[in-house]
Amino acid sequence: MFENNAICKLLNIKYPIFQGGMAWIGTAELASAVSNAGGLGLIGAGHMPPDILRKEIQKCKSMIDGSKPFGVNVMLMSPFVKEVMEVVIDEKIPVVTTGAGNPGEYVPALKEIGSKVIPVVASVALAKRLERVGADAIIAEGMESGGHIGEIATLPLVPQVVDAVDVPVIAAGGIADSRGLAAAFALGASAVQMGTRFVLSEECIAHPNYKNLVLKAKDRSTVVTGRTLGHPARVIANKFTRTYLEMEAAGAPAEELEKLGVGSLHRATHEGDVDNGSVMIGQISGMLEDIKPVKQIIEDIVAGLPKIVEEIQSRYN
Ligand code: TUI
Repeated sequence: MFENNAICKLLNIKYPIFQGGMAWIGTAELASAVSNAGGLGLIGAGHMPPDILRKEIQKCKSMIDGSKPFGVNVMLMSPFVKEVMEVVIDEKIPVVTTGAGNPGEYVPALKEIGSKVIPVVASVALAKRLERVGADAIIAEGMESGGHIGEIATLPLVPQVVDAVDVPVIAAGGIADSRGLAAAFALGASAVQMGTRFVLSEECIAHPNYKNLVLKAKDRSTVVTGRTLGHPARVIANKFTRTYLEMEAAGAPAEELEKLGVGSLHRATHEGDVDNGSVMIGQISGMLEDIKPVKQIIEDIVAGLPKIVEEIQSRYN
């Protein structure tokens, strides 16, 4: 299976499944589990200072079997982005994904050390621009995703990006089972990236309160904060978002909203304060009802694919 898949061939991985590079919870534990299971695990650099990232990378290397690849997701809004890129280059990270901005200026240096550069985009325009400067593949992420998002949903975004570029496309946003993988293939993507599904894994270090709230989530449990700041983020509606959204609607100044957001993700992921913190998660959380080992998550999705393809055929035969 997947012997001819463009992403499996490009990265030398068994399954065309990426783990989203989630800030604070995309740790060595999760990334190594995904890579060891045959997918592509990613350390989410988020706002990490460079020395902490280097330690996490070294830990991940020590937890990975043999020479399986893993990646680092560089969050381009980080105040440490330049130093983070230096660490990534120094550690010769085989796959670098980026988010929340345009990584164009960093592409040449990354390619020089042989890293595959795979930016996350939320628009066709940026996908085209990044293909021109040498991106090896493109992750097209719809606004169903958790955390920082664009404006277009996965279903319209992926085929438009597929049509616009010649490099392989990875679909992200709203994907968590075999149906999602089949749908991504139907749209022309070669692989999927999942964040929410891997939050509900045994290896994810998110606080139990965080996971329990995600388990309880329904289809309409998430809201989008930060639209007025120009960096919208999808999170579970709670006491924090009610205050935030009220202030946003009342026209609170950007600095005040920024201040409210500082530390809010860590408060939820690590302190377990899911009332006063940001519980970033995608809309597909409404469908998820179990915490499983990473290996089982990946193998169940792959094993379920033939039945979905049969069901698709039965609808037009
Ligand atoms: O980056 C993400 N998701 C994230 S990053 C993050 S860290 C954070 N923490 C606290 C507050 C805010 C963020 C949490 N979730 N996903 C990838 C992604 N990138 N989604 C959308 C984009 C994107 C948006 C606009 C990429 C490029 C872009 O273009 C801007 C430009 O310069 O053209």
